[in-house]
Amino acid sequence: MPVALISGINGQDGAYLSEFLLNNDYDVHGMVRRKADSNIWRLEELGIHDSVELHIGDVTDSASIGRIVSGLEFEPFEIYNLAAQSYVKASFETPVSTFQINANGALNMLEATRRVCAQRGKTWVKFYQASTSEMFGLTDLISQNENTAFHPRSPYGVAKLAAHWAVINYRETYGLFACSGILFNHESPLRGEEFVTRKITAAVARICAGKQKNLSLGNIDAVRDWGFAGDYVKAMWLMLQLPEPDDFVVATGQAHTVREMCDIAFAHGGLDYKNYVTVDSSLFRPCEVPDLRGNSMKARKILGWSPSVEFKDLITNMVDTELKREGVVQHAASA
Ligand code: NAP
Ligand code: F7E
Repeated sequence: MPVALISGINGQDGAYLSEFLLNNDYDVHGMVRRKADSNIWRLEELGIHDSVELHIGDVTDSASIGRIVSGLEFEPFEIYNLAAQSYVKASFETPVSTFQINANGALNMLEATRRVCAQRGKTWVKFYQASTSEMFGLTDLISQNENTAFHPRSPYGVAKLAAHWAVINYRETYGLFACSGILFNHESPLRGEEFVTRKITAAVARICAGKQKNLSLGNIDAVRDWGFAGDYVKAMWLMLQLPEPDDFVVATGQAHTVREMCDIAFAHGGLDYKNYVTVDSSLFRPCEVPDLRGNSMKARKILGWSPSVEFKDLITNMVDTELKREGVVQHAASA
C-alpha cells in the first residue's frame, strides 16, 4: 500500500488531497500542530477523519519532522508539504513568522527528506511543495507560465519563492525527487473564511438568513484565476507519478474580478450585490497583486490534467453550501 505524509492535512487542500489519496488506496498520514484541539472540521466534513493517521508536528520544528519522516513510525513514500501561513494579507502583519513557516518550514521538510533519501536511496521519498501564483506578483504578461519572471509583492510571496528555489536547489544538488506545483487560486466550501470566495459566499447566505446586513470588501477590481480545489490536488499527485521531477503551473486560464464574483454570488441568492457591498480601504493590501491568470499548457500536456469546474459553478456551489449551513431554504428561481 503506498504511503503519504501531508503537512497541513487539516487545511483545505490537505483535506481534499487526503480524500483523493484514500480513494486511491493510500495509507494517509498527516502532521498537525496539536492533536487534541486541532481544527479538523474539514476532514470531518468529508467523513475521513477516522481514515487518516495524525502525528503531532510543526514544520518550524525540525526535531518533530525528523521524528515523523525518518521512518521511526512508518516509511513515507510521498510527502506533500502543504503547511503554510497561507493568508496573504496577514503576512504583512506577521512577516517573520510567515517566513519561518513558509520558507524555513519547507527547508526543514526538504532536509528531513534528504536525510531519509541519503540512507534509503534518492527516490525513496517523492516530495511535493505547494508553490503559488503569488510568486509572479507584479507582471504585465497576459498570462503566466513556468518561464515567467517572479516578482512577489508580499512577505507570503517572498517566503514561498524562497521555498520554491530551495526545492530546485535540493533537486539539483542532491538529486531529490522534488516537484513544485505553482498553483493559482483554488477554492471550495472548505476554504478558510478569510479568503474572498468564502467571505463573499458566506455573506450571501448570512444576508439571506437575516444574520448580516452588508459586506465590506477591499479591492473588488482585483483579477484572479479561480479554480476548484478538488481538481488541483489531483495535479499535485500527478506530478509525483512522473518518471522525473519537474515544476508545473496549475490554473484554469480564465480570469475574473472580485466584482464579477460578487455579482454571481449575490444573484444566486436572489440579491443585487450593489445594494450590499461596500468598499473599505482598510481591507486593501499595502502592496497588491492586481492581475493574475495562469497558463497551464505544460500541466495539460505532460500531466494530462485539466480543470473540471467553471468559475460560475464554483461560486454558485459555494453559495449553495453556505445556504445549507445557514439552514436557508433556496428560492426555486435561484436554486
Ligand atoms: P490552508 O487551508 O490555510 O491550510 C494550511 C495548513 O497549514 C493548515 O492545516 C495549518 O494548520 C497548517 N500549518 C500552518 N502552520 C503550520 C506549521 N507551523 N506546522 C504545521 N502545519 C502548519 O491552506 P490551503 O488553501 O489548503 O493551501 C495549502 C497550501 O497550498 C499552502 O501552502 C498554501 O500556501 C498553498 N497554496 C494555496 C493556494 C490556494 O489557492 N488555496 C494556491 C497556491 C498555493 P493549523 O490548523 O494548525 O493552522
Ligand atoms: O484574495 C481581493 C484581494 O485572500 C483574492 C491564498 O490561497 O491564493 C490565495 O491568496 C483577491 C486579492 O486570496 C477582499 O485583494 C478584495 O486580490 O482570497 P484572497 P489571495 O490573496 O489571492 C494564492 C494563490 C495563495 O497562494 C494564497 O495562499 O481578492 N480582495 N476584497 C479581498 N480578499 C480578501 N481575502 N478579503 C477581502 O475583503
